[in-house]
Amino acid sequence: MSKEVDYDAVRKDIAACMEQPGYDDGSAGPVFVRLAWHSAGTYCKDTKTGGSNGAGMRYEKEGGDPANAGLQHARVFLEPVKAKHENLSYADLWTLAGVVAIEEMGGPKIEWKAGRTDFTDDSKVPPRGRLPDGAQAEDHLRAVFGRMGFTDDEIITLSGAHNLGRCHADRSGFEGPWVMRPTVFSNQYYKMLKNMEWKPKEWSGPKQYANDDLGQELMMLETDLALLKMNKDLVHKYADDKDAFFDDFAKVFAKLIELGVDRKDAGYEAAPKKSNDAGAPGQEGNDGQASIVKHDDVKKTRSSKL
Ligand code: FMI
Repeated sequence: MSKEVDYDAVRKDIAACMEQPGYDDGSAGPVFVRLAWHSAGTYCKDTKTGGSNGAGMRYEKEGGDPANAGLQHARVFLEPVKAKHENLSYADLWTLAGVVAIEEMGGPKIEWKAGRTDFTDDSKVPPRGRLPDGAQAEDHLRAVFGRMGFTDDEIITLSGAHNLGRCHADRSGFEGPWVMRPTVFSNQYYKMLKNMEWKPKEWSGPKQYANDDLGQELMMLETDLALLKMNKDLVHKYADDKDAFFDDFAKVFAKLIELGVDRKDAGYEAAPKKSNDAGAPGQEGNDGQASIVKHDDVKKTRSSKL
């Protein structure tokens, strides 16, 4: 039962497993944030399918989606936390990991509520192809984030998470970090968009933009530069006002990780419990390792495109 989960202890355990010497920039924080986002970003507001409930990435259907390549690292890093907290659902763990990671890396506090359940099979896993493609531009972003229920300005706010982490040639095909300190949450990303000139990178990989004025090559995707076309004033405002960005980001990220969560349906609130579907949070489908998508499975379905 959810009530038996000590979420403060879960938060501490997530924070403790963020440090991963030898992995990327030494931190699993950025990939935890991406895991939380991709778990929620399949949501469709019209059909009310997808979203952060269910932890569908445990199944090949979603976990093996090339758009999710690399997220198996985050899921594996979080396994010890799941093992320690028996009644914690994966869906709650993955979203909370994103929230804790952002806070631990110096970002804002984000409201998070428990109550997600895990699917017991892949029948409710949404179809592939619902996550955005970094090689496309603003119309694509509008279509995909609009389906989730986000406005242009909210897309700009959410994209500030690219202040964290990096692209990996063996995951998305793109390569490199957006900012100089990719394990510190700040508004640097917007400063880069506002102040620096971005030229197409000369390489054989997919189209991305580069700038090495700061002595290290940094990158932008087509979709990052598209934000300037969507609302340049907001990009500039965030570049100049970190607090405004942090406040807005906390709200929009909280909205993101709530997508697809129906606590009444899950028997979490006063609604009567269903016998054949979701019981109390964390009670269904917690079969752990057995259903985790293995690295090799992901490699098999990986493509160089996102
Ligand atoms: Fe981003 N992302 N992202 N991202 N993301 C990453 C890494 C990454 C796209 C593309 C993209 C959001 C939105 C969008 C986040 C957070 C968020 C990568 C590199 C790509 C290509 C993946 C890799 O490992 O190669 C877009 C443009 C298309 C899907 C897009 O709309 C949102 C909304 C968020 C959270 C709010 C983070 C933290 C990372 C770094 C991951 C890491 O492993 O370092």
